[in-house]
Amino acid sequence: ELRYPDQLNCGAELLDRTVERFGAGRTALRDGGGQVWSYGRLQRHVDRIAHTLASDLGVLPGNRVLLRGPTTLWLAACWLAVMKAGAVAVTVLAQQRAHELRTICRIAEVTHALCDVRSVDELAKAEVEGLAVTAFGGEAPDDLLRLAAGKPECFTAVETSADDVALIAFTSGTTGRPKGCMHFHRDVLAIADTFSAHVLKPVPEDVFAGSPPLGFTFGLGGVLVFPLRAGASALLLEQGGPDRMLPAIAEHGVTVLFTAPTAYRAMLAKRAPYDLSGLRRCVSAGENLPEATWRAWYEATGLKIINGIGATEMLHIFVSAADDAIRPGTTGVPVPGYEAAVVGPDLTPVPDGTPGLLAVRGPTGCRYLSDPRQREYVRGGWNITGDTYVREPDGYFRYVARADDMIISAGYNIAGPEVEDALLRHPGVAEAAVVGRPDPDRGEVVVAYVVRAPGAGELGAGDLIEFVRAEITPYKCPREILFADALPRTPTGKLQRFVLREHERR
Ligand code: 3SK
Repeated sequence: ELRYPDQLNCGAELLDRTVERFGAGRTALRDGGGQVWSYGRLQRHVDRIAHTLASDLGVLPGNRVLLRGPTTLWLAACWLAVMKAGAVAVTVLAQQRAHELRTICRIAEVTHALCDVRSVDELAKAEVEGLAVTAFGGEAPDDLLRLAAGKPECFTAVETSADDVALIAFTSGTTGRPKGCMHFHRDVLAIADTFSAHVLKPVPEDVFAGSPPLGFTFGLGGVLVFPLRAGASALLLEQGGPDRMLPAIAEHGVTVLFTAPTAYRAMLAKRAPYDLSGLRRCVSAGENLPEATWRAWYEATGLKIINGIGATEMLHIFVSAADDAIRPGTTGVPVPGYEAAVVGPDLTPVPDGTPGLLAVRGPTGCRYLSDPRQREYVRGGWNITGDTYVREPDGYFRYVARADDMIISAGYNIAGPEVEDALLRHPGVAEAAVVGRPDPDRGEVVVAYVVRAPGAGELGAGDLIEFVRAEITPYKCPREILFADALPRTPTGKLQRFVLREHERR
């Protein structure tokens, strides 16, 4: 069981305690443009910003501060400064548009915003009444970094309690209606002391990098909280796509990589000239990892992807496995500190091998800010994530589908991801999404949307249907295959099957 003192500030723990343990001289953060900050330098920047928040900007402990911008060293410093100042970070994605930002500011009662100067216009368009916006990274005399430059380089962290809210992370899930998830100071440390400490097992020499941005808790954990907790370093990339990530791995000695299944597939297609031999950990989350992708990455690199399921509601990953404990095709087992079960609608566990709802509990959990959907997510002390899973007799958890992504055709339950996995085994398929189309005779029929891989030429629907028929039980095979240039995704890269379903219902 994790035990933290009643008085706890996660910013001070991640930064000041790490400096005490590992020294100030080690590299903490670097970017793709040649900036390298030691722990000491990061600490000075953070402390000066924290002083600026408290003095010039009038930020009080408990105030909600919106953080917006691409993933940069300065955004990371602002996040840590907000923590040390005892305020609450409200993290958003750089791509979020004015109307979404307005909704988020309203729900979270945001009073202040720290915004990369390049992302200010969209925030201004949101016209949030009473919001004090301070830009950083620009030339203006009142730019945050100019204000901070003259401040003392040491700031004593506000004495927050372990159960004070540190972070409000927004999720619109795959449906588009934003929910703010509150997480405490102790939760931020708990994700490092569970998933990272027990599954990743980082060492101070590790260099973390990844595609998920700091505005997504997958990225916040993977490229900031986990490396700092371990005294390691992180490469922060503004553009984390495969074209940037592949050369960066050798260039910056990346050892721990965080990205999503589609990015692993995209990297496979482009990896040829790059040296990936420095990697020792590859983490996949954000979406189900198809077994075909796991195997293709292993064959190409010799590295076993660490699959995991996380959620903004849970802050980070709670089922996973590494090294010899990996069973390809499964997500893994509960991360030490968490408990998981597969339950029926009455919340009692279903027999092993039977699909049901994934239920999880542990040191982190869902606390929606003023949202009645809390009652659906937390039931009987369990967090019900909305995923259908099967627990295998050996205790491994196998993903089936999002609960609302099951297709029911002529009385058969068909899991879209299983059909997608079969499609992805065809070398001509880069991405696949499978949904149900309403059908008067069968209830629904299976329809697949496919993005062809580069070089797949004229790969046709007939070829693919024949291929899938040989791979899985024929009743699961798509009736129709539609080719697309891209699939609809959330800004965090999750497939929006509901967009395709709605398209099919029209
Ligand atoms: O949303 C997710 O899928 C996720 C995965 C890993 C860690 C954190 C999150 C939010």
